[in-house]
Amino acid sequence: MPTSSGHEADLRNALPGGVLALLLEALGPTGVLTDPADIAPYVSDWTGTLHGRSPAVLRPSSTVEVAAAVRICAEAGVAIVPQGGNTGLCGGAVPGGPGVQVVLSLGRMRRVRAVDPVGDTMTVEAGVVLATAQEVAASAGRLLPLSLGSEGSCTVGGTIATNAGGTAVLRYGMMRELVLGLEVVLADGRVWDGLRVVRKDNTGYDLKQLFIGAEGTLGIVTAAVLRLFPATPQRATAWVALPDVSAAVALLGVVRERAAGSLTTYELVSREALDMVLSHLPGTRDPMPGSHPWYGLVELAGPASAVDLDETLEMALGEAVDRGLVLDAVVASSPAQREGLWRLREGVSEAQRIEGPSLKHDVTLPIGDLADFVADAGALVEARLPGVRLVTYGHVGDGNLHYNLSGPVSGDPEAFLALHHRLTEVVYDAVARRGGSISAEHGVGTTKRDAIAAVKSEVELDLARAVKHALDPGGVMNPTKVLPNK
Ligand code: FAD
Ligand code: 2HG
Ligand code: ZN
Repeated sequence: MPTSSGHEADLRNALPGGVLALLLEALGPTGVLTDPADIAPYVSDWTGTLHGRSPAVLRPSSTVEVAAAVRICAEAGVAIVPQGGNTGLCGGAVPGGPGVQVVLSLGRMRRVRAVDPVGDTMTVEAGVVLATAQEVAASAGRLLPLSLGSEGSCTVGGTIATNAGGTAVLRYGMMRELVLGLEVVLADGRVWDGLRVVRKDNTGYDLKQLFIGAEGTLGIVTAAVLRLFPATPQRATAWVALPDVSAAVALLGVVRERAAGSLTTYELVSREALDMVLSHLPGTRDPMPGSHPWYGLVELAGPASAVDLDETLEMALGEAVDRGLVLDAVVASSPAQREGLWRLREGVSEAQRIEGPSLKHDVTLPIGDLADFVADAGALVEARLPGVRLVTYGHVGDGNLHYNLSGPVSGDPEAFLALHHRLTEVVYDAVARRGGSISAEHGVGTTKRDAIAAVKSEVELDLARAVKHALDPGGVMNPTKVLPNK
């Protein structure tokens, strides 16, 4: 399991004799990194707190090369950790464990194989950066709706492997709903060509679903067919001040009623989270004169020919102000202002990372329970650590909160992190009492692997282990991730 103690190489971590030569022969010199300085960026995570080690990083440039690398590693008993943009937040892409593990980066598999604006699909390789895929779709006049704060670095393969969510799930669903077909290199090196482009395909088990959200534990996604949608050049965006979470939930109802299908984003940001953004991210500014406990980012989007979306949004907000749900509101009047409002929401992760160590809780709850959860969990967490900072934000339209904690101002970061289990326990209990989930969109990786043992039944875990054994009997694919030990 990845540790926070560094990635020094030792004998346990060396490749078995002859394997390096075979890999070099299959992938060429640019396809294999062995210099520790070159390896370093691949063995630590985005938060900078998880570190692993690997004797080599493999960088195949084609599906054939991925398959060759997997065959060589599987035959030698070397485990493989697939990696895309390394922006995952659960340690899934960080190598670590009892045996030898190599990172296999999809970073050189960046080809867009096809775009079909009539069938509304695009076929892309796993290493294509999400923002690039969005741009390619846009240049064909279509929309690839998956949208995340990390989209400038995360890859299509990584978003499939984690079943990523983000800020447009409310309207378009998570990555699982956007995938029509997959190409996967299996644990024995065979290639499954499941690159179907059709929407209807009832020919037995829907095998692609196994690989979506599997975090690289069942196979390596090398390419995918993604669904596209009509472009939405018209956008109306508001930053609203809210008295409490109940008002945020009630406002969602009002906007849904008024805006119907054009509501695309509905995000929540607490004052604590906004303060971190304002103090750490240059160029950000509070768009409102007063201070408020909560804020919402609301966006409607539609075709150029749609009804005036600014007008629709203003009418909905007017009604919400009359009902006391909204204390103040700013509707973006230019693309630059819109971008500034988005930065206040999307910058929270980065700002909290700069602030110092944090405990992440990516939870989801029935929307009607959100306000009660926030009050209940807040009181319990504060009782365990007076002064703890509740950096709460997230995709409230999906019931998904990033209920992240930062230690007390000028407290000892180590003492805060030492309370990890005690603090997380009360949060997860409060989630379980309401029938929620302890991983809404980030996955399990290593950081939540043991926690899921407590929330999944033995029947469910047995089924999951049976799937793992059927697809990866040798335990080569990203071992020590996702599945808790028996
Ligand atoms: P990596 O981090 O490289 O890998 C993630 C997991 O997928 C690992 O287990 C890895 O082994 C596996 N994997 C990667 N590529 C493949 C492949 N081709 N085949 C098989 N397995 C593979 N997530 C959200 O859901 N919603 C958000 O709004 C969101 N916002 C974020 C904002 C920031 C600032 C950051 C840093 C992260 C955010 N994330 C979010 C988390 C992260 O970006 C996503 O989980 C993303 O999908 C990871 O993609 P990646 O290419 O970086 O994958
Ligand atoms: C977001 O919605 C991401 O900003 C990141 O999912 C959340 O850093 C986090 O905890
Ligand atoms: Zn998120």
